[in-house]
Amino acid sequence: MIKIVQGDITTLAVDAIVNAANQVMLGGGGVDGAIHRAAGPELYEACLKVPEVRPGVRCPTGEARITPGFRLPAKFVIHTVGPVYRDGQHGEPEKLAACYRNSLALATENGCTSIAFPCISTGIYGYPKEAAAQIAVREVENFLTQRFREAEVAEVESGRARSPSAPPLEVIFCCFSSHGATIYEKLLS
Ligand code: AR6
Repeated sequence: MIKIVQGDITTLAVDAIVNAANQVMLGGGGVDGAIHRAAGPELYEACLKVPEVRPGVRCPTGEARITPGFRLPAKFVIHTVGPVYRDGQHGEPEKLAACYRNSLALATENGCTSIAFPCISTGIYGYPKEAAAQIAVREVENFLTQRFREAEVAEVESGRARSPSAPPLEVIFCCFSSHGATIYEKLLS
């Protein structure tokens, strides 16, 4: 199931909210700053413990890492790093798509049944909102379709009504602005 919510992602009582982080993963501006403020200093401490894959990089662009949500209503924060937009010809669409795929995979691996995404890369990183939303919707729809098919196969194979390994997943696109929400409404209508 896909929903659009306009507002502040830090207020959502979902299993996981996604953070549009940077590679160092120790906070920043935009939604990252808002999430760190709302989660409290424990989130910074948890991020510090995420191992660096190389100096100054805890989460390479396109990948995702998970921490608890601490003082947030959300159980988990999934930190992902979107691409900095140049001209769309430097692998930005593929990297942005990977953010959505890897965040969704991490959420389901951790038993989440609801996840909320901000509009990754469309603030400080400058990705055009419409193009980014198209990628977000495509990746989420593909993921949910794939998951549904896998559940159907498991159902047939096990003879049960629903595979316990694949509970339904609710995906929320959380748009800070009404303009952002309108873009998603058009794409999903
Ligand atoms: N809830 C939901 N969406 C929000 C919120 C909020 N509280 N605050 C901002 N947005 P940005 P990026 C929207 O800049 O472009 C940080 O410094 C915002 O309107 O947060 O991926 C990181 O540390 C926009 O649509 O993330 C990185 O260095 C969207 O969230 C860098 O910025 C993303 O904007 C990442 O840049």
